[in-house]
Amino acid sequence: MSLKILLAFAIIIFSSSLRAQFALIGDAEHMPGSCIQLTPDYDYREGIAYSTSYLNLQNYFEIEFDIYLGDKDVGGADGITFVIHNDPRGFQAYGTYGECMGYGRWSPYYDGGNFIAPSIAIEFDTYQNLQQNDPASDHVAYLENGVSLHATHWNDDNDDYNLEDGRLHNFRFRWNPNNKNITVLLDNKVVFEGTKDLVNDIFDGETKVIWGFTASTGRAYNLQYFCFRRLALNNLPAIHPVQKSQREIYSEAP
Ligand SMILES: [Ca+2]
Ligand SMILES: [Ca+2]
Repeated sequence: MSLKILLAFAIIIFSSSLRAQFALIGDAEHMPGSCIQLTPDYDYREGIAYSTSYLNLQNYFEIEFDIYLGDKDVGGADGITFVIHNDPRGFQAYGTYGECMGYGRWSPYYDGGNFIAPSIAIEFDTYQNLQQNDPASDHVAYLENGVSLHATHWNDDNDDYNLEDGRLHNFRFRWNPNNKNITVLLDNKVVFEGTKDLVNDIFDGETKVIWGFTASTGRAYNLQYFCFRRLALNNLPAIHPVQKSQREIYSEAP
């Protein structure tokens, strides 16, 4: 590939010195390798890790991590969220523990307590909380502005879907500023697709945002962590809107 093409694609991949790239809050801690613990295997914990580099929502990006949600299906909780925000507290922003996973708040009808906003998040939820409209199974859901309550979810149409299986699960988040498309893949399956004008409808015109992961436990608990895989930033002209056929190919990739 020529230098010109390389420049045209302008792909920047960060793959080293992860240690310097995340600001940690609460129970978050560096682990061996390129992994960061969000919660230890103890009750009532909360940990958050934010990349110290901002994202620019005018650019295409794809973020890839492996996430670990523990090994206790019974008695395990609560899950991890991937968050993008420009909360006024910046790198100190945090939400409520337990079912709110360090991101949200107990109820959307009560503005008190801690939650991260303005924001969007993808939750990987491993514990059923009826107050947040959770199904009995583990699930993925799209959240906004620190509200943990969600109307819909993805659980692979499997009432026994379980993420607390002692394995890493591959997670990818893709943003296309051209068509305002958000695509989330988990273990190579599309688990969320949506169209949202993030800059105008969520961030009030702001294009520079903070991103990272939050997690918490409550009475039930699990070790929860994430491991860096890839961050790809791409200038717009090189990218065409994602076509359905491309998505299918992508989601079927090994
Ligand atoms: Ca839950
Ligand atoms: Ca489970």
